[in-house]
Amino acid sequence: ERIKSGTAVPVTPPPTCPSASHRLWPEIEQVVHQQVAWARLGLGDSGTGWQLFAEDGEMRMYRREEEVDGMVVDPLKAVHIVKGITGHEVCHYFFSPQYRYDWETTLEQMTVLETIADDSCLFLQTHKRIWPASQRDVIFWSHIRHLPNDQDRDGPDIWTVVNHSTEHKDYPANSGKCVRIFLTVCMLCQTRVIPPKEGTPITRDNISCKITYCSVVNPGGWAPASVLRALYKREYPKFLKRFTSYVTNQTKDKPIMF
Ligand code: 6CM
Repeated sequence: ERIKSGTAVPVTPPPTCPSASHRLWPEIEQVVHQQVAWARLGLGDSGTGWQLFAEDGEMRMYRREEEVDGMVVDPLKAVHIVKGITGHEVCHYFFSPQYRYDWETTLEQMTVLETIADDSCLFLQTHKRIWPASQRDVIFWSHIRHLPNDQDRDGPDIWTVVNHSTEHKDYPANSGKCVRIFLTVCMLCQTRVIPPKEGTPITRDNISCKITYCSVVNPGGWAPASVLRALYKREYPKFLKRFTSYVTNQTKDKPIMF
């Protein structure tokens, strides 16, 4: 029915995102913007300052050696190209709690403290103890987002998941056997489609996903630098290879989720 001129209509616009009224929302917005911009920068044209520490097929991992108060907080940037999967699929499996035990090998226990909205959750995780350091735990919000490409017609859409440490009054840091770690992680994905022959449908042979994974982890308490760097050198490549193979396996017989 047409609205007669002069009739009062509600002027409050619908929320732009289901999480928008949550107390963490301003921080989620700000950190997601910052992390997406940082991940999209790649390594810069010259890759200056980034040290390649692992390489396997299309996967390359770089770090910068940085310490804060004597603790290793080396920023990490990894790039990988995986055929046959989409960015939406990668982000779906990285974000969703129900798959986490399948691929996260350092995990001891995961609890969803709060479902903020379909696209945002609050997690408490304890990770396996690594000798000789104390066991670690972490509380972080996790947010999945689709960034449609409305500027460049030929450029790919972006899917991203950002994880960022936060606090929770019921779980104060360093109150039990665990030392609290602090992290910021961004998984950013761009899907490329090689157009199939005219009239034929797009199959998994026509798609590939460029993944940029960035992370900064503060171990939160004493951990010997050499042990930590050796751990990262071993665990990050293992994680990215295992996780992407997991996504490939999970999706191979399913319809493509663009
Ligand atoms: O990003 C990854 N995983 C996400 C989902 O679990 C999330 C959580 C990351 C927690 C990473 C903790 C790594 C363990 C660090 C232990 C440090 C202290 C030990 C001291 C030893 C001397 O973002 C994948 C993370 C892959 C990490 C290898």
